[in-house]
Amino acid sequence: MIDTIPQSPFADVFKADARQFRADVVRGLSAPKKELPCKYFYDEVGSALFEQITELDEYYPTRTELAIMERHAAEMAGLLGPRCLLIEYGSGSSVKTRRLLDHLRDPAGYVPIDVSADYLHSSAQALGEEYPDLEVQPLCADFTRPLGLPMCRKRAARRVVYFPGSTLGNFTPEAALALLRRTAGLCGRGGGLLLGIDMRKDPRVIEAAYNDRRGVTAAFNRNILARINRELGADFDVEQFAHRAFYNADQGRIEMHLVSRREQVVRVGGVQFFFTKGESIHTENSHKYTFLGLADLAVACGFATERVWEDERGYFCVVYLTVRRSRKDGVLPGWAGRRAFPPAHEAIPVTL
Ligand code: SAH
Ligand code: AVI
Repeated sequence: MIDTIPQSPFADVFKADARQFRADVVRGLSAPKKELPCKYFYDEVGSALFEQITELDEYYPTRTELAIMERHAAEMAGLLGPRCLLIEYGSGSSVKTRRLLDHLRDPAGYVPIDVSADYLHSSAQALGEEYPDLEVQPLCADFTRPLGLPMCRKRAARRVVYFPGSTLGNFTPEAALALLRRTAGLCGRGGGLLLGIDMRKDPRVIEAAYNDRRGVTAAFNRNILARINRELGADFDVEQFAHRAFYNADQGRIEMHLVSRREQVVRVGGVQFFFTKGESIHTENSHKYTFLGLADLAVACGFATERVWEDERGYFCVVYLTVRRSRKDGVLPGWAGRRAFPPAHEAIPVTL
């Protein structure tokens, strides 16, 4: 008789994830312009590299947003109100969330959502120990897909999605629109969205943030190939791909690429991919917003803008949006019907 090893209840989930990962990689590398979905940056190594990025001198977004949170978290918590269920998209280490939790009145629970499983669970455990009265229910999931929210014991007065870090900027305008529309549905009547967004500014400042002197962003970018090697048995020669990040002014976004240093062939699970010298894999977009674009996106997705906080330099902003009751509710004059992503030269300073 053959002994069977009891399978972990998660075994099927892992297999399905690996299948999806392989399918996404093969699809991306088969496209006329090769690309890879940026959510695959974040395995354990990638999440640790991202944490190092947040501490770089050049990478201003994290410390700027954290300063906004430290200064205004009490006011934000007041707007979110008592007994809110806080759901966080792309929670990572939940550092900024702590600022908010310090001020929230009797929260019904906290649901951090992230694709980076190990990171999510260790962060959630640490947070649960720091806030013993808070029910923490981590959810390892892709927040762009339909979500089954875990139940919390306390009854929530409202649902609020916290979406910091300008992770929304990693989505194309169409995908951002779809994600926020779905989010309005998830929050429901009376719900809200607290969103942290990196703003348009001098492109030299932005480009420096993605081309740091220590090469951490380059290592973060290349880790996606190393991960494909580790998890899908591919044979990328990682050093034969150069990190490239530049500001695309027409699209108002940073683009990250991995550029083949020579002609080469790479195998991913039995499929061969040919690279010419100089051919690139587009690995990430990081869109930078204007107030106009942001307010417009909010309206198009069914939200009203309640409050905006920004830093002195106007580098970054956190906005609180609430789900609109009607089409007219909360629409500021002159904003309805404008393009969600105006070209870079269009007005940046709109006073709210
Ligand atoms: N919120 C943190 C981390 C931002 S890094 C901060 O502000 O510093 C982006 C995070 O989003 C990572 O932890 C990554 O694993 C997660 N992530 C990216 N795409 C995701 C997706 N589609 N679904 C769930 N999590 C995602
Ligand atoms: C998570 N996301 C908003 C980061 C960004 O700035 O687009 C990811 C990152 N990529 C390179 N550096 C940081």
